[in-house]
Amino acid sequence: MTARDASLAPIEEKVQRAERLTRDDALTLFHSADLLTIGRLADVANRRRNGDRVFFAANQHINPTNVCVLRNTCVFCSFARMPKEDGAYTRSLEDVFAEADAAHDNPTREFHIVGGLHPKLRLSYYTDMFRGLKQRHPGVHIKALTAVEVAHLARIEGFSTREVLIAMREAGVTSLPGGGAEVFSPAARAAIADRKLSGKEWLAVHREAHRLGIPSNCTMLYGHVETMEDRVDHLLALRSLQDETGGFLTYIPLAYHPDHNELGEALGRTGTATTGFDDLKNIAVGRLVLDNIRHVKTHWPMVTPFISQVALTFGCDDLEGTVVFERVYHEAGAGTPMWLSYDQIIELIRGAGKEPVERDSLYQTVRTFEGYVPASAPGRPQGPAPVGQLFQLEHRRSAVARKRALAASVVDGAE
Ligand code: V47
Repeated sequence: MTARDASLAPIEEKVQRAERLTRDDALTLFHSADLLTIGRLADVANRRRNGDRVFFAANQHINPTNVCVLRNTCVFCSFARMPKEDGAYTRSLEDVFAEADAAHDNPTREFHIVGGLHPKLRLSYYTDMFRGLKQRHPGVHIKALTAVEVAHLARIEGFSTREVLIAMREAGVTSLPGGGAEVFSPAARAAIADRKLSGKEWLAVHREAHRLGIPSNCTMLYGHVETMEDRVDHLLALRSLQDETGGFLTYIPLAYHPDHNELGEALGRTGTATTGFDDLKNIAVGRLVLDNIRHVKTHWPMVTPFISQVALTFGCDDLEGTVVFERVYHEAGAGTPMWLSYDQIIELIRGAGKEPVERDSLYQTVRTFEGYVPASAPGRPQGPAPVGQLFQLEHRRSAVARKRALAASVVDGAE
């Protein structure tokens, strides 16, 4: 088959020879509109590593606090709150344990635990949480705390990031999630995540984790102010750390959602997320450039289960998981379900002609599904959300509405 975009022909030859792509190749891919060729090449690269297998986890997201010292400078985030802002919450350990127990009907194998940079929560809050969860759910892997949270805890405690990582590992953490990477470009980072850990520092925490035998995931947030060069340089930085350590398990491109955050308002993009075209291209180019990272994961809460299913033939071999109960993107306007059932995930994977494999956080096979008949086969991938106080979302007010409320309170105060 020949590429419709002739500039992709030399890249196709390299992919067939399993040769490493250059920075220029990656730029050509991002600038090309020949999505089918890019997807086909990524599919070749993926099949070489993973065959027809598509991994997923029976996982549960737990977000212990949304209070974050970066609330006013990470302008793309809709999740964070100031300590006294409407909707701010910090869970007690009992609440976290109750939330973990609330999903006891699911065969959970992984807790994915991330939250805000709380100014007062100490390292012991987290290590007690990990120990308590391990005690209550011994078979569940704990994937917890982004590099940004690790560095924040180190600052609060006066420890090195290495010491924090060792404490986490001793408390039962198996791997680090890939969040907080955003995009490493200093200019883009200054625009969307000023005062956050720099790209170099994010990479340094992951290097440290890998050296301690803690594997991790990596991400890139796309679809905001970043340039194509920024995307490529981000991927190359991940590739180069992986050459050094081999500690990344999977790469997850994250699609920016503009609702209920200052960046979306400034860009005039409220209600408009990324396009399906760009979502598939980011999966495929990620697969092609990151030749040394075994897995590429699609995060269905961000791009919809429908795009995620298509992504399985665009170089992607991991459909994330049941996720119960996603907050970060739903705060930012994601219209996807809050979770999918185990059987819905299996149906999505089989529907793409692939073989589902349940994995743990480290990609060890938990279960395969030859001859498995799902309990139900719903037409639409939508599950009922868990109910109860712990599973409520209260969106932030828009920046404009907040300014109006502030002005009104100033006027009220003057009267
Ligand atoms: O770092 C925040 C992103 C990330 C928005 O490791 C937003 O398996 C879009 O990293 N629109 C945290 N994205 C989540 C994350 C993740 C997700 C799934 C799996 C794994 C894994 C990691 O969420 C943040 C940021 O990049 N984010 N706000 C927003 N408005």
